[in-house]
Amino acid sequence: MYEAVLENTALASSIYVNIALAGLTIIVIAFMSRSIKDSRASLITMATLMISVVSISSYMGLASGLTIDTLVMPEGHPLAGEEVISLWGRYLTWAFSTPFILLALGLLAGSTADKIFSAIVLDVFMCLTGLAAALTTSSLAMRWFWYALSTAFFIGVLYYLLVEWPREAEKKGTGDIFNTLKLLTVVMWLGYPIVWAFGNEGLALLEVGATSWAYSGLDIIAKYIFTILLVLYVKEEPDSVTSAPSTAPASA
Ligand code: RET
Repeated sequence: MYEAVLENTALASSIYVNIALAGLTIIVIAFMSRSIKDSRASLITMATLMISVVSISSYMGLASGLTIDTLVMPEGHPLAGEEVISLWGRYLTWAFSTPFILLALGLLAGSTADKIFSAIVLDVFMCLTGLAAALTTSSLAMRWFWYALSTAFFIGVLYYLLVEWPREAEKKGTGDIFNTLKLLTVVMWLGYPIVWAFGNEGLALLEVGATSWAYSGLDIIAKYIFTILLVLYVKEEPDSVTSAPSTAPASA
């Protein structure tokens, strides 16, 4: 599979560019965040750093061929009976990277542990059912049922992003930055199911290189641009993101 990637320039570049950008983002964040003292501000920064840590590992899995396979598509699929290259490692590793995006956003909004937990569980199942959709070869209907289930979980995630957290962010005083990142996240995340549907694993209107570049392009904005914007805000350690001041009673 390693050779199959290198032979396809579009596919190879969509992977290697992301390895470089994830590495660069890790270095930039480590540099930008070196003066952060507050532990809550630091936690948000670490969560964003982890997004790129997962990403570089994910793209290494694809580059080395470890998380890529050829699958024979079931009857009814536009490429039925043909071997289709599946970069299934993407869907698997989203289950590790996207929770950090939601953790950072939930903390930024000042949300509660129960809500952040629920959003992350829904998100992990969105990714795992998306992986199941990609790997199912027994029946075309089953592939799309998995897709529908994944979309249902996605709607749950959107509820937190669009309804619960903006309200909380407003109260917390992070409304402006939260709304910018929310918009970026919601618009980019909506792109992923669209790419899946039109890509080589869905309706096959895009070939494998174009599908991979579409995901890689979304990743660049949803992960690296997102991260830099968030860290630029958090590194100034505004009161809205730092730990609550200690309320220890004065000694009697
Ligand atoms: C799939 C296909 C099934 C239906 C839905 C999907 C949604 C995927 C999303 C992925 C976001 C990924 C990110 C990765 C960054 O590392 C699995 C494509 C709804 C929203 C942001």
